[in-house]
Amino acid sequence: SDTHWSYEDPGQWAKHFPACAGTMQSPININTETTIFSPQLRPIQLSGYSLPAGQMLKLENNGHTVVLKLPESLAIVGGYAQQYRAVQLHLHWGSPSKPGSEHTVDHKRFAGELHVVHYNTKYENFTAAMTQPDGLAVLGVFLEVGPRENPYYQQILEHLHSIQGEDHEVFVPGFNIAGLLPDNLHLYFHYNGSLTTPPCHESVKWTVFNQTVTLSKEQMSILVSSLQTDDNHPLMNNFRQEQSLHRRWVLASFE
Ligand code: SG7
Ligand code: ZN
Repeated sequence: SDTHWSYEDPGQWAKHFPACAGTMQSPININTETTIFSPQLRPIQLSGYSLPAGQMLKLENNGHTVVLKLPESLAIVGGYAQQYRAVQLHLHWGSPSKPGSEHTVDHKRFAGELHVVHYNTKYENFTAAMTQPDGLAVLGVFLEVGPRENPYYQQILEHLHSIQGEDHEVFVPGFNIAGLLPDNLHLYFHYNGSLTTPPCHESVKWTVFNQTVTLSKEQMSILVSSLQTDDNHPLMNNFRQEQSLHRRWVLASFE
């Protein structure tokens, strides 16, 4: 159908979603040799990210990823020129044998990538913001395998078995969402890009953190092996290939 798209044929995306063929697309490879140090990039500051367990959040398998809906009380209050309210977070991953981050650093692909999606408060809502050049801010975090279980990611991973099929959803208790992000929110890359899926609107001011977050080997395999797409195929390799930079530069908050 018109609005159906898959990671199997990214070459077809632009047929129905012309923005996918644009010149400010995401993700990109971040070449650390050519980033521009910008001392005016201040630390990312979050507000309201610690949620009480009594506040239930919707976790959904949308056939392309797992999405955790976030209350609009969460916001980015520092680092960006404007204020951005949270909408949702989701993950990208590979397969049991291959990494699946969307962004790469010097062509290194990480095991997975977390995206926390926000919209600019100067717009009425997410849908209105989604088509504006300064409409969205997405925070990107690289996931790697480490020696310990990550208790914050576990708050999501322990529910994946109950949303195996497309459009399945479950309500999960609130937790400290900031725990999903690196400790250090000072060190990051910044560039102007797009949604990494159709409709590929070029409306995202990207922040990709330099510090990674680790999950245990067992947790990573739960992420990679729990979900299915619409046709009951394993939901794996939900990342888009590197897009050309064209006339863009990537800024870095650090030297
Ligand atoms: C994932 O990535 C989902 C989409 C999201 C898309 O497929 O999180 O969101 C929902 C609610 O399905 O698309 C419009 C939108 O937010 C692209 O987001 S991303 O650029 O951060 N990867
Ligand atoms: Zn994403």
